[in-house]
Amino acid sequence: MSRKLLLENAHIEGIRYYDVYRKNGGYRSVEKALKMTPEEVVEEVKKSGLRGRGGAGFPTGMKWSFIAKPEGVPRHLVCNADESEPGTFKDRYLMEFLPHLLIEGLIVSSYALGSNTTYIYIRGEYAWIPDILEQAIAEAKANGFLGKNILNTGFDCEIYVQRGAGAYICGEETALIESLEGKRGNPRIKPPFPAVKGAWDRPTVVNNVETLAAVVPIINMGGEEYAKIGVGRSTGTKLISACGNINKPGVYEIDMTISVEEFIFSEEWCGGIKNGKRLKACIPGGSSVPILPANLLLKTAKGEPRMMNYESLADGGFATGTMMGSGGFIVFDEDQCVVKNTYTLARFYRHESCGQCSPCREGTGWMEKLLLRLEKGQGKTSDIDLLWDIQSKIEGNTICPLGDAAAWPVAAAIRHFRDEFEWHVTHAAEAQTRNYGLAHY
Ligand code: L3W
Repeated sequence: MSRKLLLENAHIEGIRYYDVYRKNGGYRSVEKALKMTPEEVVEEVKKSGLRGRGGAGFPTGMKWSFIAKPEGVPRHLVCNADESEPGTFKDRYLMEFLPHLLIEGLIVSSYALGSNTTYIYIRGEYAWIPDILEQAIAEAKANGFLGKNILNTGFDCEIYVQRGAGAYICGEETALIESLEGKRGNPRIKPPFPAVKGAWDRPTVVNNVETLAAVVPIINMGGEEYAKIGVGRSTGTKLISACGNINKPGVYEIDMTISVEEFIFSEEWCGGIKNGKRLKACIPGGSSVPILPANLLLKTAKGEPRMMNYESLADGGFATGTMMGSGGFIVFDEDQCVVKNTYTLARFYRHESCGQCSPCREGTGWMEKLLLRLEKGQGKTSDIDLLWDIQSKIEGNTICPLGDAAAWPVAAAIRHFRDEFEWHVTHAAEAQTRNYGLAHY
């Protein structure tokens, strides 16, 4: 059994409402944190080793300590609830079933950062969730945890919910800030980082929903205790949204000490591959991270069992960051066609590119066209090389990581499944009628 820190009470009936949440220990971390200094709260988060749960895995305590504090200038905390990464639906689960956990985390984090006006920027397609959050905010306010002079400490805090309008790019923190300000969500060049110049040019910290919810157990148990859970620099627990060809799709909380194999095949988690099929491949951290064939997925380059944590999911031909990503775990069985799936993703990134940078604007469209041609059995071998060339010229050449995110899945698909692309050229007639790919296990 993996330890649960966030979803521990998710099964309790009525936990969405203040009275039940409070009866089950809710808002203790606010009472505790507001007796500490803001610096002490930041220190606990630093000690916990918490890393950003949105995708980048950046140390949260470090990000918080970067916030500029110019005299007389308001600071803001913004909760990034624009969860749109294909395969990722863990924040939706948290907000829908445990809204008070997020609000509690936001109050503590706002206090630590000195944010009297805090925002939740939520994905437009999560149309039913703002009402849930707004009810939780109203309940917290009615019980003295939000508004003026919280718990008679002199700390004031308001939380506002801002709905997005259905653009994936608005999950990128600077695009989110632009959108929050009422403008088109075009990413800004960094630096300056939001911690120095963010919303309305004020110091701003943007953190993911799960990251901010994790502040609650960190304060309740202390940063050092939290850091004992997990392994190495992968401390605490992580939510994984598991989907694809598995028996038990859903949102799971893991403590980052279990292996990928255990996660896929154990009854406690994904329950194995659906319909008794074989595991072909997996995208372990949301569509922006590389697809891995079964052999590389289950074992690291050193031949050791691959574990569900940031470090163990950091090789496999992926130069930047970690494949833990946003925790969107997409499993493919033996019948899945990698070319077709890569095309689907390319279409998504082309649609979501903001169009600001030429390599992304032009490159995503070009990749989509080539992938469609190959998938339909109308491509040439040189198209595969062209595709490789295009993706390599997008990576690193755009303002924001959407370009990289569009390039990486294509690079990984060609790197690990080139024979499947070639099959679509050499077996053109079959590729036009067959809807699945070659076996890779
Ligand atoms: C101040 C410095 N702040 C870094 C801050 C920075 C940001 C955080 C991480 O992209 C990735 C992307 C997606 N002073 C700082 C500093 N910061 N240096 O630290 O920054 P960075 O640049 O490493 O990442 P990012 O731009 O935030 C996020 C990947 O996550 N991803 C995401 C998918 C989408 C979702 C979703 O829909 N929920 O998760 C999945 O892999 O591709 O690479 O706050 O300001 N010197």
